[in-house]
Amino acid sequence: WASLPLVINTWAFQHATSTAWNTLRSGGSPLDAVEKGCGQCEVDRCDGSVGFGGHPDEKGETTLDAMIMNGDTMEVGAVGDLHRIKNAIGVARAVMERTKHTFLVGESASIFAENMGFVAEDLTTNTSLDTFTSWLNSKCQPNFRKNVSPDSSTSCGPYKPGVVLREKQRVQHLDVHSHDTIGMVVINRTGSVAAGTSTNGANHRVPGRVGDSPITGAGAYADSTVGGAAATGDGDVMMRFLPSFLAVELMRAGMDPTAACSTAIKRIKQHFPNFFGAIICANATGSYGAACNKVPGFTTFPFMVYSLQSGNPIERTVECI
Ligand code: SD4
Repeated sequence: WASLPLVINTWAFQHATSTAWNTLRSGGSPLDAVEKGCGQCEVDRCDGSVGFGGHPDEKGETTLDAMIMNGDTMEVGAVGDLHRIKNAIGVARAVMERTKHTFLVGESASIFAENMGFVAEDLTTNTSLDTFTSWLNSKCQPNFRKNVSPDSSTSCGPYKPGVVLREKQRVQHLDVHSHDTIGMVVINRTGSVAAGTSTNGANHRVPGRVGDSPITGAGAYADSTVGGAAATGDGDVMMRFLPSFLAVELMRAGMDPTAACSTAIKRIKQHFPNFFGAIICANATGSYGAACNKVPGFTTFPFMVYSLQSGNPIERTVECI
């Protein structure tokens, strides 16, 4: 299983894998490969979970989260709650390379992107509009009409001052079938590691919500002296445990990638047994692994691998624990 170079990404997003691989082959760096690979998913709108036109917030707008990390220099660029710009990971890279900062969010991030030459466009599509209106009609609206306090499982504004949700109600369980962020780790022939993510986040989130994907160590982490990791799933829960950072640190301590991934998942599971999530891990010598938390409807997790050994993109699956 150990072979370099290596591209590994969450879910069966094969086009993204091939794009990253081809970027490396044509002389690109791991950082280029991660940017182009995740960027491919933004164009393809992988599973509707990446890029424009998916997962509208409570106001019906699609916003994007992305990050990219250079494991040689430990530099990171990230954007959260990005409006109007389709190429979120491109903007993340611009934050890393053209500013002294790491993480820009919201309207100001969008203005930064526009100033950097990224095209401002409407991220709404007929699909995201339909998703939004049917949610509004079926879930949100009846609550308003009956004037029920936010007591049901739907989170649906307006949020009232003084109304504190019970602990159980504060757990947002993402739909396991419609939620597939791309997270990618790329390692070149000489062991340089880069990692990144791109997503349109959770369906019907409160506007302003930023998930785990753009957070360093949560969505992804890379350190060329060790390896890299990237996570996908219930971001509101997962970001509290920095699973990607944890997995890399476990590999640093000598754990193999599969065990590191499983340990990172188990850590979250101890506190949130029903969380939906998965992680991919690779060490700088090209060994890799993955793990996921078993919940109804999610018992196996597919991920993509492309190495010299495989010769083409291969879909692998891991049994959830
Ligand atoms: C989020 N973690 O915004 C992302 C979504 C995701 O598979 O990964 N879905 O919570």
